[in-house]
Amino acid sequence: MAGMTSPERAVAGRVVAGLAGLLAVAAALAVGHLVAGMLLATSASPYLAVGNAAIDRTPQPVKEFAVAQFGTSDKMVLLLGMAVVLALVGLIAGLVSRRRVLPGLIVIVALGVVGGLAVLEQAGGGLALLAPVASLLVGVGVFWWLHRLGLRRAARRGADDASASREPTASAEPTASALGRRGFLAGSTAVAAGAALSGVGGTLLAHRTDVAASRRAVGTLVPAVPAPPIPPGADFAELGTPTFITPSPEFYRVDVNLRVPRLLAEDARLRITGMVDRELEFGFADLRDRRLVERTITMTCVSNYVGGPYVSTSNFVGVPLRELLDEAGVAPGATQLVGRTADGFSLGTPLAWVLPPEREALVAIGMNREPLLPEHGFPIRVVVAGLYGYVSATKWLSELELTTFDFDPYWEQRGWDNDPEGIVRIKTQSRIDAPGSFEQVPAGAVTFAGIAWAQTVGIATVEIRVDGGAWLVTELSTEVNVNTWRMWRATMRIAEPGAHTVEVRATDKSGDTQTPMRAAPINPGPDGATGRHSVTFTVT
Ligand SMILES: Nc1nc2c(c(=O)[nH]1)N[C@H]1C(S)=C(S)[C@@H](COP(=O)(O)O)O[C@H]1N2
Ligand SMILES: [Mo]
Repeated sequence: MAGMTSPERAVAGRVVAGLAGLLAVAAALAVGHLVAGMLLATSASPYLAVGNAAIDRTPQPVKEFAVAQFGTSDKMVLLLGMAVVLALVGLIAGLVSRRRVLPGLIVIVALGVVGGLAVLEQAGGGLALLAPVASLLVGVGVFWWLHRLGLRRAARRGADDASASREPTASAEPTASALGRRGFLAGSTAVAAGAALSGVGGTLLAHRTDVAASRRAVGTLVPAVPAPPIPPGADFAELGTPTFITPSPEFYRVDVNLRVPRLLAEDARLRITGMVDRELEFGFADLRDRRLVERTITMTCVSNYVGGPYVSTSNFVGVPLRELLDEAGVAPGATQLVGRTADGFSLGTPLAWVLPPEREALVAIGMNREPLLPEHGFPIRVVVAGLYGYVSATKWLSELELTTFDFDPYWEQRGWDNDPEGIVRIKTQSRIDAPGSFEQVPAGAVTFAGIAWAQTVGIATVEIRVDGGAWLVTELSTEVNVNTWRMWRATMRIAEPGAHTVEVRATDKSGDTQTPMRAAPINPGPDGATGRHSVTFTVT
């Protein structure tokens, strides 16, 4: 039969070939996600594991950039970017396989191996490997199948064309090409639907642990030692500063987790290990049944740029860290306290910082008398007044290990210095909240307001100046304690219309005034940003 194209000789159309690759990749990822959901191990989902592996390898300046550009949506942006790249790889796998199945299969298998390696790294092997294995099998199987359907379709079309050119009147097999087309169409539709169901199913299954119910069961946390009530006049919220206590859902969030760990209070364990006289282990109930204290603390992220938003205040409820360390008995020679999570994150705190009696450090189980929000570490986290979060505030805490600075936690493994000398107290800083950038204000009395912080030392004065003029001492809000921010306000007469620039500087109670020298938060080590915040506004 001259002109008849056999399936082996056929060339699939570009659209069909590309679609086969794309759908195979989608089905593979979706089934991996489904199996991970069944196992309740999001880190086993090849898609998320690759994302997390990427985060772990992103150089710090790029992470800083991502946080600055996209804020808390940085994770969504990463996941979408990955989806685009994976779709392209799928298309390529299809397009290199328009004739033979092998080239595309090699691409699919390579992708599967990358996913498997990421899961091995992120979830540590074991049962979790079922997810990438299922993913790989489905990817290969679907690609093979759609590839065959695509070739058959092409072969039928070839046969039709051949017979059509010989017999323009009628075809002996009028339904052959329709069948071939329908075969691929039906097959690809089924795969797309299956992938969508698996993806959604995996997410639903992963969420079947009811964190909300666990938090409800914990209920209100009433401390035996409440924090003093926040006095009136502790903030100037009516002028544009934050409220003194940050509503928990508005508390800034910074972490390396693509998905918030969904832990339950009833399953939580906190172990105290390493260089101690006796290792200890607590359940959530053991902690909550202790004498709970409440401390008002302002937390700050080292990545906060001058004028930035990564600073918030809460009434944290928990057990004093020192109390637990004393019970365990810190062995001589221990210098570093490493906080760990069940999924492998770690950070290190200098013991020399947390041990002195005047230091406030909590193993916290609540904020504002409610259980921690999941994104802020439910069920158990650490909060240390005066230290940046990355060296103190482990969320989703499962272990506190006493060790030395020979051990490098997460960030230090990625090049940050954890020399105990290098770890700095949160830098004294101030911010202008009103007027806003490029805000228009009427000429006359202009009101300025903002915040300042110098945790563990306290704010002594905040000054502002307009257009480089004389510094003006502002009025401070009522001090709550030295571990929290303090608001400032001032009024100045400005008659001249046009653009004006206001600058702010704080002096802490140790007598140090903020340096005007501008430094980025990570420079190249994580030292915290320096320099004065300034805002340009317009008088009309
Ligand atoms: N498990 C875990 N804990 C973590 C982090 C993290 O990535 N993982 N990030 C730290 C950093 S850099 C900061 S600034 C604080 C932020 O805590 P928050 O999100 O509750 O504001 O958490 C710290 N604790
Ligand atoms: Mo941070």
